[in-house]
Amino acid sequence: MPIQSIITNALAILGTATIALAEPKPNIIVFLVDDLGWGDMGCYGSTLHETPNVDRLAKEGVRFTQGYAACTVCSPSRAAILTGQYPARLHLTDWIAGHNHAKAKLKVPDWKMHLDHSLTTLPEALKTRGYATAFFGKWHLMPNRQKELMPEHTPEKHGFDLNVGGREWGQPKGKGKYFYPWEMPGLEQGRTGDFLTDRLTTEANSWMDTVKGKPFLLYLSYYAVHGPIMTKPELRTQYQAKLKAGDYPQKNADYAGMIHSVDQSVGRVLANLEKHGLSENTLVIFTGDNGGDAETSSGGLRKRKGYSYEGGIREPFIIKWAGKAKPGTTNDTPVIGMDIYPTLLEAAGAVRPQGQACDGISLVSLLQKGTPLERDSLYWHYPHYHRTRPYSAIRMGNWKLIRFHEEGNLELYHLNKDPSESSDLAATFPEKAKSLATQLDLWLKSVDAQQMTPNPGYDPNAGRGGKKNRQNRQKKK
Ligand SMILES: [Ca+2]
Repeated sequence: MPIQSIITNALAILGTATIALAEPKPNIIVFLVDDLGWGDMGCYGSTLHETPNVDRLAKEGVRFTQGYAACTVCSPSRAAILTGQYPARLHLTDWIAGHNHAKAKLKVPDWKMHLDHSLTTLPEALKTRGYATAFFGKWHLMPNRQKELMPEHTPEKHGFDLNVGGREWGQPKGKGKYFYPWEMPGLEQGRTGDFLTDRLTTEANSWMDTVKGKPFLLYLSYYAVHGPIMTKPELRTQYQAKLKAGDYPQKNADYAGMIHSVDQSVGRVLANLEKHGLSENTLVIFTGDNGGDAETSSGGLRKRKGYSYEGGIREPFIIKWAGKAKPGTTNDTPVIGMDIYPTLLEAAGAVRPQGQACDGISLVSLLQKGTPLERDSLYWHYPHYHRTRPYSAIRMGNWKLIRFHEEGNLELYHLNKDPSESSDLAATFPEKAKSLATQLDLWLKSVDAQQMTPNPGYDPNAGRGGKKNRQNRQKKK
């Protein structure tokens, strides 16, 4: 190689390295709330729930109005955030350990109950840039029926330096549930009356205090506001009084108290960040893993967790990034959990793992410059029985098509004109339904989505998906 080329190459390499080193690596905080309804926070329209800290975060950042979870239940959405991949591609499509509907019409495919170690997760990718990483709260990404696999799939085995609280559980269990005592890693010690959300926050702040000279990823994955619905006595009293004095769409003081505690937690973490002088160089994300449950407010969207409709998948989605994302703005671009992975990697200057598919799109240019995303559609694949029957769905522009797999029937909605999905337009616009269905099929194939097959054990009169059950559900509607 001629000497000039060697020097040029060396300079190019050095130049890249210099640029990379000169870029300040932002600290990253992910607040992931469990079963959070789209309308549960003040900045998303709740009048009962008092959420000044999250509302302030929205004022200082970008509030997305059409943020989505990758799935209508917990584990797949969590896996999507940590890998940037669709649950359908991961073959991790239901909550762990899921339902066994042995007599349903369709056979549920064997699906994964853990993350593959071959995948570079979000914390693993950030560690290549020198990040300290810690996980607090609900993990729910390890098998709970194959005990021998459990130690292989803890947060520490997927890139987190520290795990406080994460285990196979999808909700707090045991004697005190949300109150001490807890049978969770790192939370063995405590005092009677301690509330889990508060304690996780204390642990997260203590860890932040110890990180010196390194950028960090603080992943605060609340057990709240998943059931059991429990709150501190003083918050129950406060919201009972508020409910007595006024008329609100939400009616549950305990649930309101849980939301209130999450908001206080966000406030405490951000105050600690401020104390350390790190507010300016920290990217903060606040979102949820699936729609709210029984006591939620879906903000007028149809249905809730476990359903194919918007109430099952649309989430509060806020990003604050001082000096980068324009404060106090709202953005109607559809975004989804998988986008978090490439966004955070780009923000940190981390290289995407070679050969690893990424279904998310980085939101950095959208946040910084308003550059539209180069994406025309989002997809969901849920080959399982829950409150819904098994389905796949596509959103393209304002159109959303749902295919229910038992009968292959289609439902078509226009989300702009009909955000509550009250009017099925599949028969009115058959060509539109057909073209979206074709697009959906192409995508299912492209990600090697697991298909459902006829169930040899099908009993029309028994079990979820059976005729009798369907009739009962119809009656309840
Ligand atoms: Ca959940």
